[in-house]
Amino acid sequence: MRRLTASLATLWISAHSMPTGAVTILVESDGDVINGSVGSVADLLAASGPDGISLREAITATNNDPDQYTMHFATAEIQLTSALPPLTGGHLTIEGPVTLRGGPVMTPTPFDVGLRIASSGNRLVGLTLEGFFITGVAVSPPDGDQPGMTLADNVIEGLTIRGVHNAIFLGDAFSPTCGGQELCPSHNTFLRNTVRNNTIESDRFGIIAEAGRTVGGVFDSLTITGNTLIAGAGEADGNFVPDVYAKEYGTLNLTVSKTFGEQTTVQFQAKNLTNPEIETFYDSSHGDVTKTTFTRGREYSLGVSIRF
Ligand SMILES: [Ca+2]
Repeated sequence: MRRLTASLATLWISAHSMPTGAVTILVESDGDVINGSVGSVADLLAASGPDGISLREAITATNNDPDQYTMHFATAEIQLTSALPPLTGGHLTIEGPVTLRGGPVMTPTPFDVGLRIASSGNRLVGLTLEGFFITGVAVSPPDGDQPGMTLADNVIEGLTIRGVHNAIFLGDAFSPTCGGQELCPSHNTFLRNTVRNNTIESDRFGIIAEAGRTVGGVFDSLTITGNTLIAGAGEADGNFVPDVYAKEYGTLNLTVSKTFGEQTTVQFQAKNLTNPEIETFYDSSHGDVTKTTFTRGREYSLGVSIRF
Protein backbone atom coordinates (compact mmCIF):
# COMPACT_ATOMS: atom_id res chain seq x y z
CA MET A 1 0.00 0.00 0.00
CA ARG A 2 2.86 2.32 0.78
CA ARG A 3 4.31 1.61 -2.63
CA LEU A 4 1.03 2.40 -4.37
CA THR A 5 0.73 5.68 -2.49
CA ALA A 6 4.22 6.68 -3.56
CA SER A 7 3.39 5.92 -7.20
CA LEU A 8 0.24 7.99 -7.10
CA ALA A 9 2.15 10.87 -5.58
CA THR A 10 4.69 10.64 -8.38
CA LEU A 11 1.94 10.69 -10.98
CA TRP A 12 0.33 13.71 -9.39
CA ILE A 13 3.62 15.62 -9.35
CA SER A 14 4.31 14.69 -12.96
CA ALA A 15 0.90 15.81 -14.13
CA HIS A 16 1.28 19.16 -12.45
CA SER A 17 4.78 19.80 -13.74
CA MET A 18 3.86 19.36 -17.39
CA PRO A 19 3.02 22.39 -19.54
CA THR A 20 -0.73 22.70 -19.57
CA GLY A 21 -1.54 26.35 -20.14
CA ALA A 22 -1.40 26.99 -23.90
CA VAL A 23 -2.11 30.62 -23.02
CA THR A 24 -2.08 33.13 -25.85
CA ILE A 25 -0.34 36.45 -25.27
CA LEU A 26 -1.02 39.33 -27.65
CA VAL A 27 1.92 41.72 -27.90
CA GLU A 28 0.35 45.12 -28.53
CA SER A 29 3.15 47.62 -28.01
CA ASP A 30 5.63 48.65 -30.68
CA GLY A 31 7.83 49.96 -27.89
CA ASP A 32 10.40 48.14 -25.84
CA VAL A 33 9.80 49.10 -22.22
CA ILE A 34 8.77 47.24 -19.10
CA ASN A 35 6.05 49.16 -17.31
CA GLY A 36 3.73 46.28 -16.47
CA SER A 37 3.86 43.47 -13.93
CA VAL A 38 6.13 40.72 -15.20
CA GLY A 39 6.27 38.41 -12.20
CA SER A 40 3.95 36.00 -13.99
CA VAL A 41 1.91 35.89 -17.16
CA ALA A 42 -1.30 36.33 -15.18
CA ASP A 43 0.17 39.45 -13.59
CA LEU A 44 1.11 40.85 -16.98
CA LEU A 45 -2.29 40.14 -18.50
CA ALA A 46 -3.88 41.97 -15.57
CA ALA A 47 -1.46 44.93 -15.51
CA SER A 48 0.48 45.63 -18.69
CA GLY A 49 0.94 49.39 -18.35
CA PRO A 50 -0.35 52.24 -20.55
CA ASP A 51 1.16 50.85 -23.75
CA GLY A 52 -0.19 47.32 -23.36
CA ILE A 53 2.07 44.30 -23.51
CA SER A 54 5.53 44.71 -24.99
CA LEU A 55 7.62 41.84 -26.31
CA ARG A 56 10.18 42.42 -23.57
CA GLU A 57 7.46 42.21 -20.93
CA ALA A 58 6.03 39.07 -22.49
CA ILE A 59 9.38 37.25 -22.65
CA THR A 60 10.27 38.28 -19.12
CA ALA A 61 6.91 37.12 -17.77
CA THR A 62 7.10 33.75 -19.53
CA ASN A 63 10.64 33.26 -18.23
CA ASN A 64 9.39 33.93 -14.72
CA ASP A 65 6.35 31.70 -15.13
CA PRO A 66 7.25 28.74 -17.36
CA ASP A 67 4.34 27.01 -19.03
CA GLN A 68 3.12 26.60 -22.59
CA TYR A 69 2.50 29.93 -24.30
CA THR A 70 1.91 31.37 -27.74
CA MET A 71 2.69 34.98 -28.56
CA HIS A 72 1.04 36.86 -31.40
CA PHE A 73 1.47 40.47 -32.42
CA ALA A 74 -0.89 43.39 -32.93
CA THR A 75 1.99 45.56 -34.08
CA ALA A 76 3.94 45.27 -37.31
CA GLU A 77 7.34 46.34 -36.07
CA ILE A 78 9.26 46.60 -32.83
CA GLN A 79 12.38 48.69 -32.51
CA LEU A 80 14.42 47.19 -29.73
CA THR A 81 16.40 49.40 -27.38
CA SER A 82 18.62 46.70 -25.90
CA ALA A 83 19.18 42.97 -26.22
CA LEU A 84 16.12 40.89 -25.35
CA PRO A 85 16.34 38.36 -22.53
CA PRO A 86 17.07 34.80 -23.67
CA LEU A 87 14.10 32.44 -23.81
CA THR A 88 14.65 30.39 -20.68
CA GLY A 89 11.11 29.27 -19.83
CA GLY A 90 10.67 26.75 -22.65
CA HIS A 91 7.56 25.74 -24.60
CA LEU A 92 7.09 29.24 -25.95
CA THR A 93 5.85 29.87 -29.48
CA ILE A 94 6.52 33.34 -30.90
CA GLU A 95 4.55 33.66 -34.09
CA GLY A 96 4.65 36.55 -36.55
CA PRO A 97 4.22 38.39 -38.71
CA VAL A 98 6.25 41.05 -36.97
CA THR A 99 9.61 42.70 -37.61
CA LEU A 100 12.08 42.86 -34.76
CA ARG A 101 14.66 45.51 -35.45
CA GLY A 102 17.98 45.92 -33.69
CA GLY A 103 20.22 48.68 -34.92
CA PRO A 104 19.58 50.57 -38.16
CA VAL A 105 22.73 48.93 -39.44
CA MET A 106 24.88 46.20 -38.00
CA THR A 107 26.63 47.84 -35.11
CA PRO A 108 28.23 46.30 -32.03
CA THR A 109 26.42 45.60 -28.79
CA PRO A 110 23.78 45.67 -27.45
CA PHE A 111 22.33 44.09 -30.56
CA ASP A 112 24.67 41.17 -31.04
CA VAL A 113 21.89 38.55 -31.00
CA GLY A 114 18.24 39.01 -31.96
CA LEU A 115 16.59 36.11 -30.16
CA ARG A 116 18.44 33.54 -28.06
CA ILE A 117 16.70 30.24 -27.33
CA ALA A 118 18.14 28.85 -24.09
CA SER A 119 15.52 26.23 -23.29
CA SER A 120 13.50 23.48 -24.99
CA GLY A 121 10.26 23.17 -26.90
CA ASN A 122 10.23 26.69 -28.32
CA ARG A 123 9.04 27.70 -31.78
CA LEU A 124 9.87 30.86 -33.70
CA VAL A 125 7.55 31.18 -36.68
CA GLY A 126 7.12 33.86 -39.33
CA LEU A 127 9.27 36.54 -37.72
CA THR A 128 11.48 39.06 -39.51
CA LEU A 129 14.72 40.00 -37.75
CA GLU A 130 17.15 42.59 -38.98
CA GLY A 131 20.02 44.71 -37.76
CA PHE A 132 21.79 42.43 -35.31
CA PHE A 133 25.52 42.63 -35.13
CA ILE A 134 26.42 38.97 -34.98
CA THR A 135 23.50 36.57 -35.07
CA GLY A 136 19.79 36.68 -35.82
CA VAL A 137 18.71 33.62 -33.82
CA ALA A 138 20.89 31.60 -31.47
CA VAL A 139 20.10 28.26 -29.85
CA SER A 140 22.65 28.40 -27.10
CA PRO A 141 23.02 28.42 -23.32
CA PRO A 142 22.10 31.83 -21.93
CA ASP A 143 25.56 32.91 -20.87
CA GLY A 144 27.62 30.51 -22.92
CA ASP A 145 28.69 28.98 -19.67
CA GLN A 146 26.10 26.54 -18.43
CA PRO A 147 27.43 23.02 -18.79
CA GLY A 148 25.12 20.06 -18.98
CA MET A 149 22.15 21.80 -20.57
CA THR A 150 19.91 20.05 -23.05
CA LEU A 151 18.32 22.32 -25.64
CA ALA A 152 15.78 20.15 -27.43
CA ASP A 153 12.81 20.28 -29.77
CA ASN A 154 13.17 23.89 -30.81
CA VAL A 155 11.82 24.90 -34.22
CA ILE A 156 12.97 27.93 -36.22
CA GLU A 157 10.60 28.15 -39.16
CA GLY A 158 9.64 30.61 -41.85
CA LEU A 159 11.79 33.46 -40.57
CA THR A 160 13.26 36.24 -42.68
CA ILE A 161 16.64 37.27 -41.32
CA ARG A 162 18.71 40.05 -42.85
CA GLY A 163 21.24 42.63 -41.79
CA VAL A 164 23.28 40.15 -39.75
CA HIS A 165 26.69 38.57 -40.04
CA ASN A 166 25.37 35.11 -39.14
CA ALA A 167 21.71 34.28 -39.39
CA ILE A 168 21.15 31.19 -37.24
CA PHE A 169 23.60 29.66 -34.80
CA LEU A 170 23.21 26.47 -32.78
CA GLY A 171 25.90 25.58 -30.29
CA ASP A 172 27.94 26.67 -27.33
CA ALA A 173 29.51 30.05 -27.02
CA PHE A 174 32.87 30.69 -25.47
CA SER A 175 32.88 29.90 -21.81
CA PRO A 176 33.75 32.81 -19.51
CA THR A 177 35.01 30.47 -16.78
CA CYS A 178 37.64 29.25 -19.17
CA GLY A 179 38.73 32.78 -19.84
CA GLY A 180 37.05 32.76 -23.21
CA GLN A 181 39.31 29.99 -24.37
CA GLU A 182 38.15 27.28 -26.68
CA LEU A 183 37.77 23.64 -25.73
CA CYS A 184 36.12 24.19 -22.37
CA PRO A 185 34.10 21.26 -21.03
CA SER A 186 30.46 22.00 -21.79
CA HIS A 187 28.63 18.70 -22.25
CA ASN A 188 25.63 20.48 -23.65
CA THR A 189 23.24 18.50 -25.83
CA PHE A 190 21.38 19.87 -28.82
CA LEU A 191 18.61 17.45 -29.57
CA ARG A 192 15.96 17.31 -32.29
CA ASN A 193 16.18 20.97 -33.25
CA THR A 194 14.78 22.05 -36.61
CA VAL A 195 15.73 24.95 -38.90
CA ARG A 196 13.20 24.99 -41.71
CA ASN A 197 12.04 27.21 -44.58
CA ASN A 198 13.83 30.35 -43.51
CA THR A 199 14.99 33.10 -45.88
CA ILE A 200 18.41 34.34 -44.92
CA GLU A 201 20.41 37.28 -46.15
CA SER A 202 23.69 37.61 -44.32
CA ASP A 203 27.24 38.48 -45.18
CA ARG A 204 29.11 35.77 -43.34
CA PHE A 205 27.34 32.55 -42.56
CA GLY A 206 23.80 31.40 -43.02
CA ILE A 207 23.32 28.53 -40.61
CA ILE A 208 25.93 27.34 -38.17
CA ALA A 209 25.73 24.18 -36.07
CA GLU A 210 28.84 24.04 -34.03
CA ALA A 211 30.10 22.12 -31.04
CA GLY A 212 33.69 22.63 -32.01
CA ARG A 213 34.56 25.26 -29.46
CA THR A 214 33.83 23.12 -26.45
CA VAL A 215 34.37 19.58 -25.23
CA GLY A 216 31.50 17.16 -24.87
CA GLY A 217 28.91 18.98 -26.93
CA VAL A 218 26.47 16.65 -28.67
CA PHE A 219 24.23 17.24 -31.66
CA ASP A 220 21.60 14.65 -32.38
CA SER A 221 18.79 14.68 -34.93
CA LEU A 222 19.38 18.16 -36.23
CA THR A 223 17.13 18.92 -39.19
CA ILE A 224 18.01 21.72 -41.62
CA THR A 225 15.67 21.85 -44.57
CA GLY A 226 14.19 24.19 -47.15
CA ASN A 227 16.16 27.29 -46.24
CA THR A 228 17.01 29.92 -48.84
CA LEU A 229 20.37 31.63 -48.49
CA ILE A 230 21.11 34.92 -50.20
CA ALA A 231 24.40 36.80 -50.23
CA GLY A 232 24.22 39.95 -48.14
CA ALA A 233 25.57 43.37 -49.00
CA GLY A 234 28.74 42.90 -46.98
CA GLU A 235 30.15 40.32 -49.30
CA ALA A 236 31.83 42.91 -51.45
CA ASP A 237 33.74 44.06 -48.38
CA GLY A 238 35.57 40.79 -48.09
CA ASN A 239 33.06 38.84 -46.09
CA PHE A 240 31.69 35.54 -47.18
CA VAL A 241 28.70 34.39 -49.10
CA PRO A 242 26.28 32.99 -46.55
CA ASP A 243 26.76 29.31 -46.59
CA VAL A 244 25.44 26.33 -44.81
CA TYR A 245 28.33 25.76 -42.53
CA ALA A 246 29.23 23.15 -40.02
CA LYS A 247 32.28 21.65 -38.59
CA GLU A 248 33.07 18.34 -37.09
CA TYR A 249 34.57 17.94 -33.72
CA GLY A 250 34.23 15.33 -31.03
CA THR A 251 30.73 13.98 -31.13
CA LEU A 252 29.49 16.47 -33.70
CA ASN A 253 29.03 14.76 -36.99
CA LEU A 254 28.56 16.71 -40.16
CA THR A 255 27.98 16.86 -43.83
CA VAL A 256 28.65 19.91 -45.97
CA SER A 257 27.27 20.10 -49.46
CA LYS A 258 27.99 22.85 -51.93
CA THR A 259 26.63 23.66 -55.35
CA PHE A 260 28.71 25.42 -57.95
CA GLY A 261 27.10 26.86 -61.03
CA GLU A 262 23.75 25.37 -61.90
CA GLN A 263 24.26 21.65 -61.85
CA THR A 264 27.41 20.65 -60.07
CA THR A 265 27.10 19.67 -56.48
CA VAL A 266 30.14 19.09 -54.33
CA GLN A 267 29.51 17.37 -51.04
CA PHE A 268 31.90 17.08 -48.15
CA GLN A 269 31.54 14.63 -45.31
CA ALA A 270 33.77 14.36 -42.28
CA LYS A 271 35.87 11.25 -42.66
CA ASN A 272 37.46 10.80 -39.30
CA LEU A 273 35.26 11.43 -36.33
CA THR A 274 38.07 10.92 -33.88
CA ASN A 275 40.33 13.46 -35.49
CA PRO A 276 40.45 16.37 -33.05
CA GLU A 277 41.44 18.87 -35.69
CA ILE A 278 38.71 21.44 -36.23
CA GLU A 279 37.90 21.90 -39.86
CA THR A 280 35.99 24.81 -41.29
CA PHE A 281 34.49 25.28 -44.69
CA TYR A 282 33.12 28.30 -46.38
CA ASP A 283 33.06 29.76 -49.79
CA SER A 284 33.28 33.29 -51.08
CA SER A 285 34.04 32.60 -54.69
CA HIS A 286 30.66 33.23 -56.24
CA GLY A 287 28.33 36.10 -55.99
CA ASP A 288 24.63 36.04 -55.50
CA VAL A 289 23.63 32.45 -56.07
CA THR A 290 20.48 31.60 -54.21
CA LYS A 291 20.65 28.23 -52.56
CA THR A 292 18.24 25.93 -50.88
CA THR A 293 19.02 23.23 -48.39
CA PHE A 294 17.31 19.99 -47.58
CA THR A 295 17.94 17.01 -45.44
CA ARG A 296 18.67 13.59 -46.78
CA GLY A 297 17.72 12.06 -43.53
CA ARG A 298 18.08 13.00 -39.96
CA GLU A 299 21.12 13.36 -37.81
CA TYR A 300 23.89 15.41 -39.27
CA SER A 301 22.98 15.08 -42.91
CA LEU A 302 22.76 18.18 -45.01
CA GLY A 303 22.53 18.83 -48.74
CA VAL A 304 22.59 21.94 -50.87
CA SER A 305 20.94 22.36 -54.25
CA ILE A 306 19.99 25.24 -56.52
CA ARG A 307 16.36 26.00 -57.08
CA PHE A 308 15.69 26.29 -60.81
CA1 LIG B 1 3.67 47.60 -21.07
